[in-house]
Amino acid sequence: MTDTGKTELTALLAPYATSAEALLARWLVPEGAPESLAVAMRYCVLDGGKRLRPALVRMAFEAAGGEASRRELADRASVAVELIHAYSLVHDDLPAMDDDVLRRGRPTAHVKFGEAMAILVGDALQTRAFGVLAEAGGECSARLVCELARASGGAGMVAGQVADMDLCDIPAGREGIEYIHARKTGAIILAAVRMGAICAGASDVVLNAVTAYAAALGEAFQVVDDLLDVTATTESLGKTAGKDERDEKRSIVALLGLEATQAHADALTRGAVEALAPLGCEADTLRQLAALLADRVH
Ligand code: GRG
Repeated sequence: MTDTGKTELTALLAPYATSAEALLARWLVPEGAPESLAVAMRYCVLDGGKRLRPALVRMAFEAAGGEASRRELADRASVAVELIHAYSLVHDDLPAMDDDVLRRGRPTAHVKFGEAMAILVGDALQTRAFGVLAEAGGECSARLVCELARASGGAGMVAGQVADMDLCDIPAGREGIEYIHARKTGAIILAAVRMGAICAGASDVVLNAVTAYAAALGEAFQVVDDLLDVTATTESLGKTAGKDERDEKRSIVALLGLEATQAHADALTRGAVEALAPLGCEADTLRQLAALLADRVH
């Protein structure tokens, strides 16, 4: 990615990230939590990450014409998806899983606070995510809870992690890799976009269009992540580079090679943008985001 591209992605995400940071700080720690847990939760969530998923919630909300009166629901959805994402990173870094020491340029949770606290932080983040959604009350809130449960649970992100850790049988080759990508990475990205549109009260046409966009975007995001694992440095990623090959992980780059993987990422990105054809210029930020993510460096 060019320096200009990096600046453009940062600039596009910046207002969404600033808003997400404030909302996370407000809703992160449940009243009555022990201070030691609160400190560890703040360490794992605040002041880090691109905040891509909260941005997707908000961009989809805006693309679907969300009105100010429904904004708080979208804010809660933004926080909930980021809390699920943060919990998944904390648990993924544990010794029993990916066993990593670096995340967002800092020591991972279990390195900093010990393994027991890292597990408990993940538990607290996950339950808080559903609490933040459920506390809104009403029919839409219940629908959002269902969306997030489906995406993050045993047929979504957790299934992807089970497959990635070779704890179940999946097809060999590309089909297996795409099974993992769609669940481990894609499911939460899909949920973020759908939840944003649902908060806005989107029509079926709009919901179907943003769903197709998110499915292609999620796959493109993980394909680029696999590329970066090979081409980027630990410093620029803020996490350990070169892990896929070292840990003998299934990787689309190992299967297709660098050039074909890049072409695949580009085709997915074009597909994501094309899926938004039924939407007008209010979806331009989603279009722009797809292009910039394909060209990212971290
Ligand atoms: C522990 C149930 C469970 C699941 C873990 C998230 C995850 C599943 C594993 C982490 C490793 C990995 C490569 C996940 C794919 C998703 C991904 C690319 C995460 C990183 O997302 P970014 O780049 O991270 O948005 P930031 O730090 O910017 O938020």
